[in-house]
Amino acid sequence: MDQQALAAQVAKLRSTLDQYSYEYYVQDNPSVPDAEYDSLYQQLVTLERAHPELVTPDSPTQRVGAAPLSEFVSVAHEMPMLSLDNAFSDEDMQDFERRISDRLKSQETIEFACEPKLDGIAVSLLYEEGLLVRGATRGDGQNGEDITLNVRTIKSIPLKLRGEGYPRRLEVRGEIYMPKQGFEALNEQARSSGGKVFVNPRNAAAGSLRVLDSNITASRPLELCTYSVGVVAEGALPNTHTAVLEALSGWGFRINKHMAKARGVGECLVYYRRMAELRDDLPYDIDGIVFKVNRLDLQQQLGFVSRAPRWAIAFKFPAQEQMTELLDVEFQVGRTGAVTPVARLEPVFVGGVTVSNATLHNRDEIERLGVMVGDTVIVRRAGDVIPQVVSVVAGKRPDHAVPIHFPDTCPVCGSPVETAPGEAVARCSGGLICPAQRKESLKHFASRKAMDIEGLGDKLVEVLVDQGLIKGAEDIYLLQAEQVAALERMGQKSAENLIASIEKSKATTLAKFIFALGIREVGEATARNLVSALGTLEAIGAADEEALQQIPDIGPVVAHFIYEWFSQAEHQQLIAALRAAGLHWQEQPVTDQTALPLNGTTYVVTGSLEAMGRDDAKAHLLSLGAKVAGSVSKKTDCVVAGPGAGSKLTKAQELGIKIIDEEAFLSLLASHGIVLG
Ligand code: 5U1
Repeated sequence: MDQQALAAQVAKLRSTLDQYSYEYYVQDNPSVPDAEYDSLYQQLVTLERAHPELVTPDSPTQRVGAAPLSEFVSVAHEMPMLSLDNAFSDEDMQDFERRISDRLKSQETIEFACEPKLDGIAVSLLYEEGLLVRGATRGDGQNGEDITLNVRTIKSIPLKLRGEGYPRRLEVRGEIYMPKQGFEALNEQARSSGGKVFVNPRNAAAGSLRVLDSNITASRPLELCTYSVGVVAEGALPNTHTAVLEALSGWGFRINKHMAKARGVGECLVYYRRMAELRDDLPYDIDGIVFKVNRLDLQQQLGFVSRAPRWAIAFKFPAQEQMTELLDVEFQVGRTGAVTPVARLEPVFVGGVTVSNATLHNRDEIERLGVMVGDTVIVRRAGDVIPQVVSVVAGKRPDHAVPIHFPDTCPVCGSPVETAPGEAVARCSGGLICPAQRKESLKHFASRKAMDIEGLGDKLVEVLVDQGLIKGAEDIYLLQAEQVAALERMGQKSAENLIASIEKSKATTLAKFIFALGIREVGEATARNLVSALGTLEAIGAADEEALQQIPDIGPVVAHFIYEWFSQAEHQQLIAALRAAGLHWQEQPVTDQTALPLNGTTYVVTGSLEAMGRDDAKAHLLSLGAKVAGSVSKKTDCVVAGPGAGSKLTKAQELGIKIIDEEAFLSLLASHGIVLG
């Protein structure tokens, strides 16, 4: 091939890769499988290796690979990077609007641009002739640090602007953040490998960006969300903030998809409350909403006070981190024997609720934090994640602080506590002789999604075990009404009701039964997959690890747990006893998942349905091969929304996802032969 044809081929590969990367990282809407991208990328690498003269700085291959720096170079911002004033109440927002109207000497309703305030690191990105030439941190607003090599590794930051019409020099500003999922995965990995655990996604983003080795940045799940511009030279931008952001979006930047316009502070407050409801479901942390006067000429007239503009404000959400005192640490023993240190805290209002307990994860975490009873600690509660102690306030340790000793023996049964090689979790080795493990296993066995024994809640399980009335699950089916009625606060009627629901639970499904057995790492979905693939309990019990690994979502670790569980004589005895007690289910034919009509689709069920409970709705969908997710994302295909649907419905509307009501859902089921009568 001649040089010209080669150059054309390289250019074509680059523009195709840029397009795919834009669809994947900026639009969240990939048009080709990852393997296709990887294959084209490899072709480009091969061509560039053979012809280094064809390598350009904006090539997708040039994002990584730079040698570590010895220090950061300081960068003076041509235009200072501002900070924002905060509002904490509706009154603060009304004052903000009043100040603006007074200053503009106008009573006209003001249009505001509204955007979530992402909790990340502010950066400046300078483009010349459409090429990224410099990335810098905000620093003190006047001077930051040059982090060009690091920002180049972030895939949602274009190395070259798309389209045309951009100014010759354009400084784009925004927030680099770490999505919640990436943060949890990074910390999970760090906890098990002894690596650096970050306090929150913001610290993780900062720690990933301000490193001298850009290869570290490249390995971290960072993203950019753009929210303003700085220097603009030799070219013009539109005259409202929202139109500027839309122009940036056209040039290849990710802007926040929840950006909206609001007329007057009344609409701003409606937006704020709507976003507060969505907050926990968003894939990234936000700490408030930024409201900006949308017209740039009005922004200009309003100007600044010290380092904050008069035309913008951040209305903050309740903090997700607070300080409080660690009063004590208790060690809880779970169903699988895992010994978890639980912090008892001076109650504190954090993330919208009062928190008095938080997890300390495991022994390593206590050591890592260097925490002592009596310390002042920082507690974090973000969304549905259980509250955690994330750090100790070093200067506040009292003289009476007491070190925490992780127990060598189970605090409940006294059996040795053991830690398997390569695992961070310490476990009580007592198995089912440990009353704590037994209680937790029985609670799980009786729970709604397992054997669904109505009336056999956690408290009653504790009492029944403490009174010696039940030891194992099979004993539940031997209980007599008189024994139950004799317990404190249990009348004859409730005892009879309990016995009736125990009886009722005997008719179950194999998937629920497998789930109820409490095999490590076998949740509802894995139990269902086992049943779909193998059909009978006998086949599941007889499958070897290799056969188990052929089943969706079952890897070597889970396959080992399942195989081990069924290999133990006491577990075979338990199954035999339960079947002898009358537990039964309908045998299902083995299903080819891929042949099911809704295979490959993801549904979310929200709100209340009249004809059935949400769990039944989910079970029907699963039986048709759909996946049922707990939250709405861009991967959701359809949301079934009944009355009372809240933030999931809002999110589906915003993402443009198909929404059906109960009537349409019933027709869908009927069209696949499921008719409820
Ligand atoms: N969404 C958003 N975050 N944020 C942070 N907009 C926004 N604007 C900011 C800051 C510091 O400053 C403006 C003054 C441009």
